Amino acid sequence: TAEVMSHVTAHFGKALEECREESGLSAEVLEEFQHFWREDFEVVHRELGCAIICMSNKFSLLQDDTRMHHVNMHDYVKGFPNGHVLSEKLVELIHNCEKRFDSMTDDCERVVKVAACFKVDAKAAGIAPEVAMIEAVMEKY
Ligand code: BOM
Repeated sequence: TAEVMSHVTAHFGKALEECREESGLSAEVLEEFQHFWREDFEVVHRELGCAIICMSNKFSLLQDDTRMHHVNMHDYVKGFPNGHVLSEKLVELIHNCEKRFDSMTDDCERVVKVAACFKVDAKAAGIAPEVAMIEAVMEKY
């Protein structure tokens, strides 16, 4: 659900500042991670892909091939309030997007494509959070 996704985003987003330097993602492109879900934010920058890889690695959410670690992602999402209602769907949506861009060899470019696909599909599935929902839970993490 969108409520659970707001918790996941708030927590995951805390890793952004640790990853800014190595990813090269400027504050002009993305100031705060929760803006990822804004209607007018375009998920297109290669540096955002690099940042998502770096952030995911902080929580061991990726395998050695830079694809999602299914078990760890499932457990990560399950750890949030009502996480069990989102975990399976989130893993399914991300994996479906990974399959569509599997032939891309640049990891950062591929992950930003997967993230953009995930944003579209999460909205369609009704599990994309409003930025205000994320801001409401930011202080918990
Ligand atoms: O193939 C690499 C898969 C990378 C997984 C991350 C994709 C989605 C990241 C962008 C949105 C994040 C919002 C909430 C946290 C989900 C972990």
